[in-house]
Amino acid sequence: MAEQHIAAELIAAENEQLFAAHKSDYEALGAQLARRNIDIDAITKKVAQFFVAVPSWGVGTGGTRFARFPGTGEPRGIFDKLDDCGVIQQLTRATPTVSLHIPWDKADPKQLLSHANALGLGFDAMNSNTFSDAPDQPHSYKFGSLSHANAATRAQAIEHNIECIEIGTALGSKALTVWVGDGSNFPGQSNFAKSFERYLGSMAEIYKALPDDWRIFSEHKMYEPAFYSTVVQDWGTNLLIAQTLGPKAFCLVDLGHHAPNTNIEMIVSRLIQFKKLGGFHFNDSKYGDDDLDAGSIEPYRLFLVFNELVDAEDRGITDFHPAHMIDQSHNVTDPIESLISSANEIRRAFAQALLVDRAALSAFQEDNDALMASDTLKRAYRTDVEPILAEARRRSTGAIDPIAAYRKSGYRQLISRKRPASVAGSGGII
Ligand SMILES: [Mn+2]
Repeated sequence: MAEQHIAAELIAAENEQLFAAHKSDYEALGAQLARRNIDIDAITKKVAQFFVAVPSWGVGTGGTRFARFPGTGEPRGIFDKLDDCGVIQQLTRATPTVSLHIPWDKADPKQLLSHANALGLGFDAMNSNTFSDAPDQPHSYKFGSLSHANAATRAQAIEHNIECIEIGTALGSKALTVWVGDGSNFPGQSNFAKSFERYLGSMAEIYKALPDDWRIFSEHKMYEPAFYSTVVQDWGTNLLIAQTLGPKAFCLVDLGHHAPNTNIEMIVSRLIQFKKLGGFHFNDSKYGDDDLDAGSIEPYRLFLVFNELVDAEDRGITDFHPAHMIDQSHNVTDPIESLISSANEIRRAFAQALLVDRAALSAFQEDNDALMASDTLKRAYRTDVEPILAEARRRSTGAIDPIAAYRKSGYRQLISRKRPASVAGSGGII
């Protein structure tokens, strides 16, 4: 039986030491926000209710196509992964759900449920895998999966996705995320129209297997593993998929899956407007699909994405429940620390977006006052909301300083003794 891995007493003792300074910072920020007619406690409550799912594959050390350098105490399987996810949730109270990847995380659903429940965890969207070959599968995905020219290969990929829905149903999940690596490396290698027709036909079969209360998310990605063309390459194609499939189909936006300089926040706005935004894979990038930690490279962009989400809520958009998930690779850090940090950065962007004076912004937009409109956003973004994030964690029995508490706990050293050193394996990044 799993159990909470960080002693509640340790978190409480760490918080006790930091409390006086934290209280002073929180009150100072509260006074500052009160002058802007913002109730800090209302913001803290909203932040404490904002959650992001941790990807099961994120707690193992990632790698590149060149090499993988495993850390110590690497998870040996899904139950170890859930333990690590439980630690992240215990310290941040921002990550109560885990997103599973099949077949990597395949196990008896009853055991998965009881292990997760004991850790206070639930399950978020399921992820299928038809971008690599599972051992013993009859048909290879080397030349595609859902869009493959061979009907038997497509049928195998469809069947796998339906199995993911079945496993997810047993776990209480309510969504399936589909990302395929299908595409081509040479002009002329595949017929764009025929490939996309076959993809849509396959997705329609998967769609039919969705329970009534499920959603399906299609995830676009510009390139890689295919380097000339990709079947689901951008948000335009993604929107066509969601609109073609029906009301349970939505677009998933992975922040790293766009051409450099793409205005991602504007894509988010468009998808919201046409009620097809399914959710996010948060991460950050500098050059391509780098899968760096959320908020580590372009925190302002992350804020602008959240600005669109808060704006939509402010405008009373209905039936709007985007799924928030992290999808990144940790090559040089302790994955648990990176995920703690990323969950905080995502909440930070949300908190900053909540501070935008929307009435003022709207007035500046109406008056074509570009400078003051921009400054209104910047004013919210410049606000150091760390005391709000810390207070949201503290009130939920999380840690005021989660990384410090994690290091103090010695969890990594403890599991390093229990889990044998791992060898290079799949990075598992989508
Ligand atoms: Mn992704």
